[in-house]
Amino acid sequence: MDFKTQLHEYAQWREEVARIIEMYREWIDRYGVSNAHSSETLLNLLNALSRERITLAFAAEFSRGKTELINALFFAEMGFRLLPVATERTTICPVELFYDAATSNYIRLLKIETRLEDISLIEYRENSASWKQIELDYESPAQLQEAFKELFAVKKVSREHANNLGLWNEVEASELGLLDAEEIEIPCWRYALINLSHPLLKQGLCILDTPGLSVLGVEPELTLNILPSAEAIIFVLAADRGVTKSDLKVWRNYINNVQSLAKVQLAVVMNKIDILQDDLSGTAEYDLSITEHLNKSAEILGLNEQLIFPVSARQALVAKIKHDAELLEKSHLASLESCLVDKVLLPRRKSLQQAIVNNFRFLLSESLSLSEEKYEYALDQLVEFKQIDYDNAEMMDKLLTETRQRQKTYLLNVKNFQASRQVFVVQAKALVDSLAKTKVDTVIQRSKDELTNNLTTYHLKQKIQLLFDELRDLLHHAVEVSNETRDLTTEIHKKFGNEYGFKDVELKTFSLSEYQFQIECILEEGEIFRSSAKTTMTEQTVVVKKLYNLIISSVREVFNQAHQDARHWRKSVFLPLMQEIKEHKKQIDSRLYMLRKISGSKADVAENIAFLEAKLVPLVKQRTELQAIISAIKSGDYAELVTRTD
Ligand SMILES: Nc1nc2c(ncn2[C@@H]2O[C@H](COP(=O)(O)OP(=O)(O)OP(=O)(O)O)[C@@H](O)[C@H]2O)c(=O)[nH]1
Ligand SMILES: [Mg+2]
Repeated sequence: MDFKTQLHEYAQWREEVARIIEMYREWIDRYGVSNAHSSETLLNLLNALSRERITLAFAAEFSRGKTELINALFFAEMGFRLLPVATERTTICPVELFYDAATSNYIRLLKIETRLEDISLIEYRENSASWKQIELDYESPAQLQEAFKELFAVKKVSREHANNLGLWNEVEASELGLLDAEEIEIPCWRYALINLSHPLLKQGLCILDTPGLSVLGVEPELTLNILPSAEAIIFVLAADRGVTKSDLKVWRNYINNVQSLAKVQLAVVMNKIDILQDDLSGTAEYDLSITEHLNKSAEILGLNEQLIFPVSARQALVAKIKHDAELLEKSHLASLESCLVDKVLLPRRKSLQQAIVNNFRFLLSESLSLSEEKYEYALDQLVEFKQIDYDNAEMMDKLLTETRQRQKTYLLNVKNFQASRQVFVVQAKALVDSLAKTKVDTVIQRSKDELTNNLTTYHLKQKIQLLFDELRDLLHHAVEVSNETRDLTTEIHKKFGNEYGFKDVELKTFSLSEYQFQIECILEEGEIFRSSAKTTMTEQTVVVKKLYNLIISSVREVFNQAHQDARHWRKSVFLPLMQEIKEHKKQIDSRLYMLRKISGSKADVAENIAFLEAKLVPLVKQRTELQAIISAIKSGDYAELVTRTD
């Protein structure tokens, strides 16, 4: 199946699952069994489904044909070249294409001068007022093409201004013979966001088109945050150039490392293969020439040649627009598309499916066991009350004494449970505190205080190293506290679960491993950037300072998320157990109440039995409705979930 069809199916699957989750949400509201935890989990699941985005980032040196490849892969069906590729000018700022239903179609452009501010790109994204906005008319190709020209805008500024922006590099200027230039041409825009109501974007595709090395090297946030958070990076080479020194630099410094660290998928493309075709030679020579180029490039990059996809973006675009099947085949685009399906789309779908299934299964099995238990208890009670010999006073006494004893034991257990919970509360507070904002901020502030304006790049880098070490220590401590908390929670859960005989209540433990992984990635990527060629060779304090601020804001964000999750977990971890305990109490109380009533007046027997019978009706309905929800998700995708809840 091709990329478009697979993406469409994935979007449909998400809609269907969201519909079933909504059904369950109504069910728990109707029967009053929702709690803060389940409501929040369901909301998170629905958000994860509706906000799902698959980001493909295209990165390479300039003029390798990234933009043309994007046109050919995703936008050819529009019948024209959507994104401009220019022979003279190149894409000079990163461009992100996506769909946001909340607003009309637009291009938003962020001024290059924002590099001077201490605000991250992520923060700028949240604030639409900082961007220049151009409205787009999706129905008008001419208007779209005209508006997109703005992405190329450049301006001349003084060397000093360029230097302040971190866009003046003496080594590069000397290579280009521009050392004496008074004025420097710089891009007007730092970043562009394009909201477009294109069908593929509507289904969750998001595309990042990046400019070459000159931008990758000076925008740490792009290489450290934005590229690693994509699902896949498509690295593009051009057949007419092979792997040049600067291609290799991009590959080593910004692609290969990021990709292996952040588990981003990677596709390497050798574009422009059409250039290798000689009018006088035949197909066999053409194929041989492609193979030779592939082998050579693979050897330089240290890759298996099977992993490089030879394509002609230009041929593919023309072929798709003109519906020329033969030319499309010649462009070899299909194998790149199936690689994107197999390596990106399907695994992504599987992992979201897994996450949704795990969480949803937890809630469903909790509801199912609670409603089964209520039903079975009501049924047992009915059978028992029907069989009681109400004339046998001795038997009635025995039953009453036994139930009172159960009530006493229950109260004692509750007391013990409350005492254990107090111990838990203290431990959980230690966990939440170990991740608190003030802890992270203290480390950061100390590090910031040591930064003075006249530090050299070398010293700045040393300070960053020190900050990394301290942040690692902080996390290490939090992990220790989290392990202690997990052991305590497991023990309490086991003890009371066994005591009450609640075998089906699952325990959700809290783990910092995901956050630990994220922080390690940030620090390791920062480390690579810190020691990368461009930042060591030149006195790039602007860039290094940006890197420093970026690491601070990324690490802060991860700690903040971990802190929030720990707080949420602290509140919710014992909720299922407490709900079962409450239910247990209700059952004992109602049994005692009825026994008392019956032993006082035999006339109440029939009335009580009728009452118990009536109580069964809504319980049966409740159970049947829940089972209908479970059946609704009885599809191949949910096999795992169904076996666990049936
Ligand atoms: N012959 C040939 N030329 C191509 C192909 N793909 C792109 N080009 C040309 O290569 C030039 C650069 O293409 P772009 O798509 O702008 O390249 P890019 O990698 O986006 O370049 P930057 O935006 O500057 O980083 C343009 O003149 C394209 O027409 C191809 O498959 N074959
Ligand atoms: Mg481009």
